[in-house]
Amino acid sequence: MEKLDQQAIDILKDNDRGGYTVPTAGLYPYQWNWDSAFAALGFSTFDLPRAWQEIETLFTAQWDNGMVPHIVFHQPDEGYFPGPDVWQGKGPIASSGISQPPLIATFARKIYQRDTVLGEEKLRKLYPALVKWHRWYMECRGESGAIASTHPWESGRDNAPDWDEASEAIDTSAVGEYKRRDTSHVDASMRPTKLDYDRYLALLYFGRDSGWDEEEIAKNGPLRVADPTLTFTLLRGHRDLAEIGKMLGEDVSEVEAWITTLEQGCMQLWNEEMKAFDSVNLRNGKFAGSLSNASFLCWFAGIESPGMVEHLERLLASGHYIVPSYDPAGDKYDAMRYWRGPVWGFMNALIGWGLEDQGHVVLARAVRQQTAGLISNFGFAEYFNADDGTPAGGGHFTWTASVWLSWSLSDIAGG
Ligand code: 2M8
Repeated sequence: MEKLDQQAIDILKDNDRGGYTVPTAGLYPYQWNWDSAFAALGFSTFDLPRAWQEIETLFTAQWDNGMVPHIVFHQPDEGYFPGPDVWQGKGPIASSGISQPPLIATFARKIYQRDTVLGEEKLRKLYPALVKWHRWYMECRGESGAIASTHPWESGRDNAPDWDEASEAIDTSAVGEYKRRDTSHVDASMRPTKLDYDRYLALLYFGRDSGWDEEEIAKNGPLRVADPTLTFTLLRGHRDLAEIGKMLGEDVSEVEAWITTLEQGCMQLWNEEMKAFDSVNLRNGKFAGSLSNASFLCWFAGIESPGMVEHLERLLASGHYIVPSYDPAGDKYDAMRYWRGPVWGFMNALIGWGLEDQGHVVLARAVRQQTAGLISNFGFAEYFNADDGTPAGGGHFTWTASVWLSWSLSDIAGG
């Protein structure tokens, strides 16, 4: 397994663009927010200063209002659409206009634990910026009690069934012609559809044309869906932020109040009919009816749920690889299409770490074992077919390599 450790290290080094890491060359040529959180964690296993640098570079793009963008366009690249000219972000450097699931506080704390002297110095500088970002989430996405996504790209689960019903309200008539680049890198059957992309662009244009005005987006934005990815990662992030703040001797009462708010707010995502955490369309109050891998982030957020344990046990017994991004028993399941079925190694890591933290030893081991098996058998792919493990999307992928290193998967692979 030493060979795979070395391969994972090489992937991080190959995808390093000097201070930031691309998810994979070609398909994703910029710095993505939650991918960078994983990159930092991966680097921390063999190069701590480089790990901190990844986070510092991401935060150079933080907007005045606290938002940390989902893509930072450090250098122009024709191979990706939509680029900086389309987004017209309003930050100090070129960026998109939306955020992504906030993993940095949690991972910064993990990285700190590897070297507390260097870590304390880094966290002292980072802490106010993290508080500002988390506050932006509470103020600009938190009106329902749970955290809302204003764009499928904000939740990070781009074409998940979670958005299907809510997206029907998006008017795409003014989108016009455009040239996608993703399908020149990866087969179209593994990517979102043309209708999905039309909707992504309509939402982008709405935000951009408002001048990225958060009040306008909250009031009239065409999509507003409270989602388990954002809600659970932010709740977990608040918990780690509070611990960081206490270690630094800061007053953490504001952060602790956010924890209480989200502990209550996340229960709005509980769909009693499905007995699962789900997404809610805030424009009409309807549940999406989607059991996704994000539903299983409850433990990561410190929320216990016997109902979710039952779902995971059912999936484990079903013979599919766990954890599929959408329930194989659901009518929208598509084993190869991106966030509508495939297994994502980095989501498994978040789920697995949550299970470990909550003491679900057997399930945690199953998720970890299967993740190790998928990567060692099929390579460092972006995601994997949940029926048979076929690697899909981009290869040589940063967060898959980082998961291998940071979850010590070589210790368990084949064991
Ligand atoms: C995917 O999303 C981007 C847009 O943000 C895309 O398809 O162009 C998602 O899987 C997202 O979660 C991820 O951060 C990004 C880069 O890996 O790719």
